[in-house]
Amino acid sequence: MTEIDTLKAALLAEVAGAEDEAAIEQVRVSALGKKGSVSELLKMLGTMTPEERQTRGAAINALKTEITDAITARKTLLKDAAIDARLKAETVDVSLPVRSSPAERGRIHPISQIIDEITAVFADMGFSIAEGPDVETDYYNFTALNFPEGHPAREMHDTFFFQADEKGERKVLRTHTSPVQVRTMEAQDPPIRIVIPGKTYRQDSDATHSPMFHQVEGLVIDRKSNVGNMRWVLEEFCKTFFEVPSVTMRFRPSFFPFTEPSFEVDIQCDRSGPIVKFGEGTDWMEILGCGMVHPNVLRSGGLDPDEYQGFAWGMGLDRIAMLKYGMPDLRDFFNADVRWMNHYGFRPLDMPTLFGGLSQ
Ligand code: 2U9
Repeated sequence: MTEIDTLKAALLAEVAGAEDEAAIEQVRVSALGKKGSVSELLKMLGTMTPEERQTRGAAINALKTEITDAITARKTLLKDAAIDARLKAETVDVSLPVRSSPAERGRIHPISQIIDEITAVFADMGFSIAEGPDVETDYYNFTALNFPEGHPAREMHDTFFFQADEKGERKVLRTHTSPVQVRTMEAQDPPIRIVIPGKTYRQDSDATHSPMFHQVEGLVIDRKSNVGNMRWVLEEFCKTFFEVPSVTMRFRPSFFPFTEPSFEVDIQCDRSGPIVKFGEGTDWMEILGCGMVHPNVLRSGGLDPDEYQGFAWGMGLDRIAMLKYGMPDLRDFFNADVRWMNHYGFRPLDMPTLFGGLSQ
């Protein structure tokens, strides 16, 4: 066996033993690369006599061709095998159900939904949204709203008080969102048209009361607004919000320190079925309170009651949400149970609009 035959056998064995594309490339470099074993033999051709070149030269060239062909064939084989393996590993079962995106799986809490619905209705009537702090001073929560010191109405609110600070001032968790209206009157000149959704706090807890609950209040101040305007605003709101063509409302005289006259408002409905229906039926349900802003409250806001007047209203959001969406127990609202959220929550991309529908 010649030296060339021995090299050929060794290289062909290496080619056959290469298991992947990187290994066959290594064999190619070691045989045909600049300093490869076959290339070194080819370099010797120049130093040979014409006779030698005829015999050994031809054999060396034949070796180069054979090894080149063997490497090319093995490369093709390994490349095809690699593609086959990848295709097998990366198969997609197109019959599997589509996995929904996080934005699809999330749910909007009914309270957030109700706030979005209510603000959509009032924004359409030209109102702005106002917000304020949950921790309030006694002044903004009570005094500015015409609750005199020691007045029994202060006790009716079952207030959460903080420890007195070094100046003896006791902050409170706001018992209603009304302080925001006073702050707005101080900061802004009339006309004022605002709605204030937000968290409120009172010491009360059962199936229909939670110590933290939500209110939405509204305030209109200008020179001439009156009870007739208030009725229209509240009736338009109820029709749009309950998504019915007409509503009948009943305004009963009531008392709040911050309004005079004051009313409690009932809406006609049908309570015979599991879900209350509005715009029909012969039952009444209390839904909100309202009134003309008390002159003392206008003065607290820095406005002259001989020049300006206005109306305000307030309602408990949690109860309205329970009514509109048939949720039986208020405590479930704050239990963070995903099963409850999946059942009662709203799809995040279905935002309430007047043209697209409030609750779809
Ligand atoms: C200012 C002036 C007047 C807000 C009002 C009510 C009537 C009312 C209750 C409804 C159910 C609270 O959650 S509830 O218990 N609210 O009946 N709220 S008038 O009147 C204001 C507010 C601020 C400066």
